[in-house]
Amino acid sequence: MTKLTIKDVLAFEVLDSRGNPTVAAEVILSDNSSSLAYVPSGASTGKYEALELRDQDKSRFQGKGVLKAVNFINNEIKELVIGLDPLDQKAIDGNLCKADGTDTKKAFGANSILALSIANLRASAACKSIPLYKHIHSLYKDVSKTNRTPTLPVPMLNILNGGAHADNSIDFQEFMIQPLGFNTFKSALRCGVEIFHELKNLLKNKNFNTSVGDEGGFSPQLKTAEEAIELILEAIKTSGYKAGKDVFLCLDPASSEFFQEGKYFFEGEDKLLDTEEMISYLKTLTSKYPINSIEDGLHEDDWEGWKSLTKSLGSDVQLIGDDLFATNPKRIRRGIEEKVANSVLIKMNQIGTISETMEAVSISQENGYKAVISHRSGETEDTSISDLAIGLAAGQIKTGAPSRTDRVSKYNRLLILEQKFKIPFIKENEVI
Ligand code: 2PG
Ligand code: MG
Repeated sequence: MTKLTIKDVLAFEVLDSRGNPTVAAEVILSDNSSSLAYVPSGASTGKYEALELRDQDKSRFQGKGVLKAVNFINNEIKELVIGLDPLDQKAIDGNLCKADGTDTKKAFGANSILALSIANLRASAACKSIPLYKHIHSLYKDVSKTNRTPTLPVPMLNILNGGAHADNSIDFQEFMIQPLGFNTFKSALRCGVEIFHELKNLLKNKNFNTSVGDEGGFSPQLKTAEEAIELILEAIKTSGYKAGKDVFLCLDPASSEFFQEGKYFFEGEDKLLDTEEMISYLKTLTSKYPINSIEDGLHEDDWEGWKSLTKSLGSDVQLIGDDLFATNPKRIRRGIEEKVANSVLIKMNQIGTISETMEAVSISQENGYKAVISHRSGETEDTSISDLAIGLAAGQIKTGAPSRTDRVSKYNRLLILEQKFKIPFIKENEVI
């Protein structure tokens, strides 16, 4: 039998859901199987994320072009990977990181490296004629000691957008619902979708606008986070579901975004809180409302604050580090050692390769931290994160509202995989 190798690599400058340029890459194997992957892009990017290489040429796309990243794939990266065994994902990712030679992937850019990494992963699944989630699972078995079998994740639907994702004055970035009281993914998603539609009716009846933000959730001009929460609770009730039983609320304040000179500045609400006050505010919210998860409740460098937040809320509430951990194995290890947070948000482009992403998830899961697979606010038609959530048995996925194809495509992929391959849904007691 002839040896399977990477035969060709192509890269393209395409667009993401915000109309900004992003990178797509195609990997073609010697057996002619091939696959395309698209890279997403964040708006509220953390300081510790791998570098997203943009051209900074103001004459194109306000400086956001990605031709440099595309050229790296079409030249240096292509040279590096042609002839390699595509099934050895670890070696391919390792070669790319080594050739880049920087901690933050600032030589080639994480957007070029990740495009190649996912395209190769997808091409490998194609050449094995298996769905992507199965291929991911087979690789993960060699990385993780947890021995999990593939499961469908519970969705976290961001139905009300604020912060950097919307043109309103709500300080918190994401108000999500998590339908936990269901036995299948499709019934959990249906619950989320019905509440989303009820929320639209409610906003209309109260004369708020029903335009949507970057992640497909509504972005009405509300004054406070509590006002947003109350509206969502009303929508849950009119949909016939029970908050705190069928469905819970999850928040992503993305608080690094409004941290100024050591304090949390709520511009929309006109208030300024220090770390202690912020912790007690989050505590008040969780005691008043059925909130079971808070992401980036504190700033990405506020390790001491995070420690006391975890001490006071960590046994009752899922505390997710997004900007805090940046999907970075080193930062996650530090979090585990210092008892900071209890969950990790997983975004492949924060770290830049699928192999490092798997390492981040395995460290989290092996230490009892939940790993929540996540989209970025700038997305594409790429649905790899759906397969990732299943293959790593992560248990949770956050991928926006059930509106806009860049979000819905992920949910549709999950719906189809659930029904086609009869994959079990994560059990409620394993979620948080
Ligand atoms: C977040 C993400 C995704 P962004 O903060 O969790 O929701 O937003 O991609 O803009 O960083
Ligand atoms: Mg976040």
